[in-house]
Amino acid sequence: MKKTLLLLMLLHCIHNLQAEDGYELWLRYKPVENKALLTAYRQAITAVQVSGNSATTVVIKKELALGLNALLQTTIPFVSTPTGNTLIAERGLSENLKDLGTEGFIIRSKTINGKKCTIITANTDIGVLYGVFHFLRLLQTRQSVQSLDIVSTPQTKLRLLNHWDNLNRYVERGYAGISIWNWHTLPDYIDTRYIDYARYNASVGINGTVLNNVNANAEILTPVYLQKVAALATIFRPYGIKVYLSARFSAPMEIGHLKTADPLNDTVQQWWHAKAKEIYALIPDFGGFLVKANSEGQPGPQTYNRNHADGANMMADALAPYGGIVIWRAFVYDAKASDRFKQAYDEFTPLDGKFKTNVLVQVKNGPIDFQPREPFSPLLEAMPHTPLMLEFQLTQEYLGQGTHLVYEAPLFKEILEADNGMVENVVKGIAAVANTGNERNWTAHPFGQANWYALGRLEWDHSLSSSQIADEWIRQTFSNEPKVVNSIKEIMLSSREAIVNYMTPLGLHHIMGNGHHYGPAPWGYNTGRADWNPVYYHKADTAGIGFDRTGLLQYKPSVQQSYAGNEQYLLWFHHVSWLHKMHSGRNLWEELCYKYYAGVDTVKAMQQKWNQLEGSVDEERFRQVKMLLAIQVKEAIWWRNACLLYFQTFSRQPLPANYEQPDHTLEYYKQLNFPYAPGN
Ligand code: GCW
Repeated sequence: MKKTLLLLMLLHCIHNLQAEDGYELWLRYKPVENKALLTAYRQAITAVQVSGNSATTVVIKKELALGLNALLQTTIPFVSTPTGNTLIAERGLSENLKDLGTEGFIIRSKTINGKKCTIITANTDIGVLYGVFHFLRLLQTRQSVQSLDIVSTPQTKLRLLNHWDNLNRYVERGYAGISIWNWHTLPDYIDTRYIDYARYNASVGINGTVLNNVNANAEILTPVYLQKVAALATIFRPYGIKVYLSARFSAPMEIGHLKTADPLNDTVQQWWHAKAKEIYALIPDFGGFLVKANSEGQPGPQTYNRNHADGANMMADALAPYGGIVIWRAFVYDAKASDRFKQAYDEFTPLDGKFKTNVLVQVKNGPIDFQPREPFSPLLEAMPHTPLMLEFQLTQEYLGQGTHLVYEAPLFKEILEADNGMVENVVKGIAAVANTGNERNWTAHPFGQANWYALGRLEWDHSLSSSQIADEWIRQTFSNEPKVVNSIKEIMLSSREAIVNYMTPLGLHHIMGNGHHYGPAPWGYNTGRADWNPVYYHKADTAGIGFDRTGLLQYKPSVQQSYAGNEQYLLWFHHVSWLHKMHSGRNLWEELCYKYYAGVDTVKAMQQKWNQLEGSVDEERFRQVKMLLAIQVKEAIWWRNACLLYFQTFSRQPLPANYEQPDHTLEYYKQLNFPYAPGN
């Protein structure tokens, strides 16, 4: 008797923790384990009525059937008129819909004809879809659905992913395999991944995707490729996702065979008008163009002595008749600039107010380039007459790439909340460089998924905390067990500060290996261009370390002051003596050592916490994360030792004796070489 019982229990455990490959991301819809809660859910949801028959309605029905049946382990019938306790997804109720716009939704518990119902309603089918995903999230995170009164509208209108995917499927700065877009087999072969991609994005409210790399190939605008793009647009449309393309400024020359791409040239203008007409004939709801111009070798209007506004406005005119937009990137810098920090500001602020109304200027979150910590880009507050998009990077080019666990929500929040929320208030849209690839679990590192999730949730609602978002994501992705939720949350919430500390503490920046940006190389000085060399950014010498930007007047005085007094940004703005007294009482050198060691210690603590979860999360993902954390610990130590040994040649002070001493020499670290590091 005892034996049988034991066997049954074992079977039960195995069943719950089946190996998972991570493909389903946060839409796993695992059966509700708690009997009382399951009963409550089953009593609350006995039938579903969905009105309408649009393509989005079909999607809504599919998702509800998939989610509810799996979560509640029973078949919930769809009915044509409300009966019993019914979940209704329908429009046109006399609810207060007027403030919801085209994407907001209401979820409300109501009693209709004596029957308890949950109404999910909106002005559009897409709004209902968002409401349905929200409702399923409540079930997935095991919250009560008895008396709901939720009104939700997105805070940001444009909520985009930017893919840096090339037409040959190589992903620039991609660490999760090759591109998910198989251009060769499109438009005839529709990979189910395309549909799932749309589902996952819609489930967190993402409503647009730029399919190709900003270092763009003009071919994407040829008729053959536009057919392929149209096929993807057709798949994404029912999910409320618009397709955008990165457009190469010189496309009129490359595929149009014109002699110039000068934005003020009539023939060039006509070419873009004709191109827009051709695109909209195929894709009536095409979102628009994203353009990287006159940056890192890309062509642009300056080639013809025109400015960014001339270029952007010319393209915007072509798209305007169809409601399309131009998103013009402000990521510009060149070898001549005295400080890369300043260049975007200097080039763009004189153009404020000069852009057409359907142009948005897209600004990276920081003035340099997606570093572990940057002050917000001063341009974000310096363009009051220009709609702005904010650009983040999900793919972890400078954050440990494919192998480090770094939860980015705290980074996103730090920028959004900067200057008392001024930054979040000025942006009309948020985009992020995608971290997806054809790896089975989409992002290679299982925790890369959390950054994709967090982006969508924060684009919709900036007020969500990093902790709330992590909580939701863990419950849907791993488990609702409090022990598991809490441990993973602790790991996630400590991870961002950890990487700042073991890579670039106290305001250091851009000291990664050249080109691939993998690993530490603070000694790098020979790329032939000052601003591509780490030594340009840290400026260490025997007197001290840091980039003196004290005369920088790009921020308003209050912001300037708050950065000046914040040690987290010390070396961003000041060249400081090694003996400078820090708030902790330590001198700068000691503080630097302290931070680098603290970073490694945090990663070791993350590793320990994870190892304790063995048996509480499925074996497959447990092992993946375990191996990745081991790499992260190793690389954090590498970063710490290499940086401290190098900076020590200037500080000429010892590493505090109570710290674990480096096991290699500086020479050893300097000769490490990674010609095939990925993503470059
Ligand atoms: O961060 C840098 C990357 C480049 C990228 C560029 C950009 C697409 O190293 O790979 O190019 O930024 O944002 O345009």
